[in-house]
Amino acid sequence: MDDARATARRRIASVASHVRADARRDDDDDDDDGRRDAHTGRRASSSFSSSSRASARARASDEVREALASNAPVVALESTIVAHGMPYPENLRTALEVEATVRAAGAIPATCAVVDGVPRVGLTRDELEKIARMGSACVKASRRDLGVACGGGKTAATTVSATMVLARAAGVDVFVTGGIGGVHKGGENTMDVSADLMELGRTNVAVICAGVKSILDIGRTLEVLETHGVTVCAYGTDEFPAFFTRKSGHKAPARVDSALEAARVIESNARLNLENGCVFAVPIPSEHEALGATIEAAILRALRETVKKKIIGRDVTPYVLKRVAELTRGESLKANIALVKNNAKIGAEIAKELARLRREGS
Ligand code: PSU
Ligand code: MN
Repeated sequence: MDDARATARRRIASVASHVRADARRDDDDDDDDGRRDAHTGRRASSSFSSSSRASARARASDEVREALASNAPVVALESTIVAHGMPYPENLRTALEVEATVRAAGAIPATCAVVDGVPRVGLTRDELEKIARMGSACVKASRRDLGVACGGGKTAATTVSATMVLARAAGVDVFVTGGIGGVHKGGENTMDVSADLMELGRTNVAVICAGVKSILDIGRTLEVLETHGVTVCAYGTDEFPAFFTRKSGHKAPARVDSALEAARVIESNARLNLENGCVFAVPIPSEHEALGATIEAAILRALRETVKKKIIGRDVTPYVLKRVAELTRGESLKANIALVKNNAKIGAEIAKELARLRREGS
């Protein structure tokens, strides 16, 4: 007993000395590179510091920071869809086209990722290219993985959940992607439920997507979203869309018919100080839905393969996406690209309406 107590005391003393050493290092950092704001004496938010403590803060690009400061519309974009969702070079081309679509619609794009340990909101073209080329050599980071990626100086692509965390930290309210994660088929037994759903319950960012893929259990996904208090609206339709197809067989809990209506929902949640996020599910444009049934069949086959090959956890979604693209000879990829661009246009319009509502205070 005494021995155990002595060991515990030694451990506490050793931890305390580490903490003191860290505090000294932090002080040194301030002396070294703590460019401070002349007026407030605080470390200037735009200063880049190489210290791990400072670099763990979300860092917005100058363009994004300036847009936010002047209440201009900004649209966050994720990077897992680039690194793990599509092959190179289509992934880079799509990422650049999606950013251009957001700009053409009058908003500033802010692609999110962790680059060499720094959480970033708004990437340069070179950084986007690095992530696109690295592909699955990037860490696929959900909220869970952010600290490990930043602390370890890694380059990580962010999923919907991690992108929401970074967007919120930077003050970005609207985020566009292809599809969100959900409850996997059989999730009631495996507990494989995407962290995206819990993030949507705790982080106030509006996610514009094409619904959830039928590789997931759509009914249970909607149930979990309700449990977590997530606002879910289908856009211009009554039915919750299923990514490659406009219909899922599940009615959406609510419907909006314009960017202004969506912005009003977002603003109302904000005024109520609700912490949860929103999902605006935009159906794939009809002209790109033609191969919906073929793609569905490929999805079922790919899912059976994951069971046979014992692919689990965060590797399931990237595997299925890759196999479905192969099995449909690239047709699923084409549809995927078309729907993301459509979402980008609508997301930018929602961000614009939201900025206008806030300017007018109405
Ligand atoms: N659905 C897609 N394409 C994707 C993803 C989902 O159609 O690229 C990505 C998103 O980044 C999403 C993540 O947040 O997969 C969910 O992964 P998981 O199922 O491991 O939670
Ligand atoms: Mn999972």
